[in-house]
Amino acid sequence: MRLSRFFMPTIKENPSEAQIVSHRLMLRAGMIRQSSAGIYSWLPLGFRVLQKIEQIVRQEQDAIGAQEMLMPTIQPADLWRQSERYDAYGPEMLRITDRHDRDMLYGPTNEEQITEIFADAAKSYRDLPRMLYHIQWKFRDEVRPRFGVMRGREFLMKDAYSFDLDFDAARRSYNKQFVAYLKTFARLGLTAIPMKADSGPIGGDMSHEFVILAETGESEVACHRDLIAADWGNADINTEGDLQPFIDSFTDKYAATDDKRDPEAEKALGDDLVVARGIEVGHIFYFGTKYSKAFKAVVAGPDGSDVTAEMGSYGIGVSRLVGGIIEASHDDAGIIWPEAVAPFKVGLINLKTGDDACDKACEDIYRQLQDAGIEVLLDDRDARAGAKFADMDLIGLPWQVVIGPKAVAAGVVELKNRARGERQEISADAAMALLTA
Ligand code: 5CA
Repeated sequence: MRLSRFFMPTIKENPSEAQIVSHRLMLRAGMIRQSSAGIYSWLPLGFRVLQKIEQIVRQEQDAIGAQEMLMPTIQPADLWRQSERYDAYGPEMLRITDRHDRDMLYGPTNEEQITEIFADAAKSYRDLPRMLYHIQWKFRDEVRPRFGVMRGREFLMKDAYSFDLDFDAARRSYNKQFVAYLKTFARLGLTAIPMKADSGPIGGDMSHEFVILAETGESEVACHRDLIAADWGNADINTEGDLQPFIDSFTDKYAATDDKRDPEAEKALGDDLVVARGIEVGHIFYFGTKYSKAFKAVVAGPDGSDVTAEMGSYGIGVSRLVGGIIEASHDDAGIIWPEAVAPFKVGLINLKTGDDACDKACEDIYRQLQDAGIEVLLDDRDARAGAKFADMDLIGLPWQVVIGPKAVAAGVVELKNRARGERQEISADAAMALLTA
């Protein structure tokens, strides 16, 4: 992509409406624009990141046998009356009336919709287990939408739903999602800590929030030091095997948010206790038969008797993650994208657009990178070098290749690693070899 043609309206000054760094940087880098409170348009640069995150989430869901589908954003109110959540949901639900005066709503989540679909189709225990998910926009009319995409009103969520024959099978599904979450967040360059969360009407220990630590996090979290340093997401673990021991090794260690915190347990931890602020990027729940009862998701068991499906649901805040990753990875100059979600891998800066030698050197390496399948953004604008450097640091691509008259004369390029700040002058071939390695 050529920056001279790319729609990336960057902003020099800090926007006054943004209170936290990720919101500031997303606006400044031209990733998003606000439409109304808590509702955003995703401009090309931001959309590329959103899609990369979505793809990683998708791959890890597929890897545990969840199947992707797509449910609508608009749902009929009757669906929610059936589960008795229509009134209970309160003002956070955006209620809509269609031309025939039918009550509709913009879905804040999809338990009702998926259970109705499943109930209609499932007949026998052979139809179980079943795990389905979609990645779809949600609407919650939050009292205080803030921090940009971190607490939006319209936001993108991955929500998965599991249907099982009994509690043990439901726990296996829960455990698979638990491990898929650790892997997903690790691939996104994040250390997400599973924390005990409110399990709602069912009780038990099967509800976890996945939290990343950041100064601007909305909740106060406390946990054992080991959980922060742990690299569990990269553990080589077969999700077909018994996951319980692996999961217990986590949940045996203290970790809790807000009102789940336990002063006694924290005192006992002594120096091993870490208290910090955190961002909830995912939340998994087991809720038994709450919805399957309401929608009669009943199958014939192996002995012919009726069995009501055991369910769980599993959410990831896909759009929130864009802000969350920036909170976890930036410096004074701008964003520092982990390679897996970067909008482009390489930013190629032509320091003197219009100079034949510079133009040619840039075009050569631009073509070579593209031929090698590497996503590259070429700054071919007729602009000052300082402005080009500043924009490239702001948008945070993992690698920068800088080409100016001096370098061309010397037969080298400057290769800079955005995260480490290291620069080296090497031949274009050597740079290509490093970038394609
Ligand atoms: N039905 C369940 C699981 S599918 C559910 O809705 N869970 S949730 O309410 O915890 O949401 C799942 C994830 O969506 C959260 O962990 C959070 O990362 C994200 N999320 C929730 N509300 C917002 C919001 N207002 N803005 C951005 N992301 C949000």
